[in-house]
Amino acid sequence: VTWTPIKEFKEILFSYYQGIAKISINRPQVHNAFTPLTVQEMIEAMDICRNRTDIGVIILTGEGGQAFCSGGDQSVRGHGGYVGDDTVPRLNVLDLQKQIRSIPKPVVAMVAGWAIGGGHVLHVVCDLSIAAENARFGQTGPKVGSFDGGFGASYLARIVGQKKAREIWYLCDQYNAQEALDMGLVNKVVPLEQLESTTLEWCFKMLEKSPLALRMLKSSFNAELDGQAGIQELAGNATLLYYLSEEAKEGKNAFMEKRKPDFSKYPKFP
Ligand code: 2NE
Repeated sequence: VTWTPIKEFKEILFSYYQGIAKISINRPQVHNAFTPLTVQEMIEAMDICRNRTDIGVIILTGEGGQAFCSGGDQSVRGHGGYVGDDTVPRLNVLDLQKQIRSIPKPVVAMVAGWAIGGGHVLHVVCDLSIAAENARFGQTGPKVGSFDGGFGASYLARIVGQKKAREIWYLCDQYNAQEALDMGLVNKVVPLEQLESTTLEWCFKMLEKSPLALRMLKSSFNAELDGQAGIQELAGNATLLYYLSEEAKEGKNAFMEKRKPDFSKYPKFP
C-alpha cells in the first residue's frame, strides 16, 4: 500500500489511500506522547477529513509499532495544562476527542503497542479499535496526577461496564490485547504484521456501505449517550436529509420567488 501525503506537519503524518485517511502521531521516541502542537495538528487533519468528500473513513494511529499513544507529554506539562511554544497551558486533546466523536465518518483506532493515559482515551473515543498482539492498554491518571472524567470515564464505563472502568482508573493496571478483547474494549486482535492490512480490510468494508446510513448510525449511537449535544448532532443529520427532499425545497423556492409556499401535494404519512 502506498500512502500519499495529504499535508506536511511537524508531529504527525497525514496521508491518503483509496478513500481512507491516516492520521499518525510521529513521536515514537516518547511512545507517541502528544504536545499541544501534536493535538493542534491532529485537529487540523481531522477538519480536513471532515471537509474532503473523497475521504470516507479515518484511521488514527501512531508511528513505530511500539506505541499508539502514551498520552500527554509529561515533559511539557505545566501549571494548568500542556504548554506549547506560545507558553499557554492547554488541554486541547479534549477538543480532539469531541471532534473524533462528532465527525460524521467512522474513525478506526489502529493500535500497536502502548495505548496509555490520554492515549488510551483517544482509542476509546474512536468508533472501532483494532489491536496488534503487542498492544497494551491502561490509564495512569491517579499515578501521575491527572484524570479524564469526561469520555475517558463515562464512555469507558459504557464500553466495559462500571466495575471494570473503575478498576482500570483506580488501579492503573495494564491490560494485554486479549484482555482488552475479552472486555469489549477492542473489536479485533491480530498479529502486528497484519495490523494495517486488517484495518484496511475493515475500512474497505465500510467504504462499500451507504455513507449516509453510516453517518446516521454514528450520530444515533452518540445521541443516546451525549444528551443535548448528541441530539443536536442527530437532528442536524435529520435536517440534512430533509433538505434533500422536494418538500423542503418548496419552502426555500417559495421564499426566493416571493410567493406563498404550496405544501399541499406533500403526503402526511401515517
Ligand atoms: C507507556 C509506558 C508504560 C511504557 O513504558 P516503557 O518502560 O516501555 O518505556 P519508557 O522507557 O517509559 O518510555 C520510553 C521513552 O518515552 C518517554 C519516556 O520518558 C522514555 O523516555 P527516555 O527515558 O527514553 O528519554 N515517555 C513515555 N511516555 C511519555 C509521556 N507520556 N510523556 C513524556 N515522555 C514519555 C511508560 O512510558 C509510561 O507510563 N508513560 C507515561 C504514560 C502517562 O502517564 N501518560 C500521561 C497520562 S495523563 C494524560 O495523558 C492526560 C490526561 O489524563 C488528561 C488530559 C490530557 C492528558
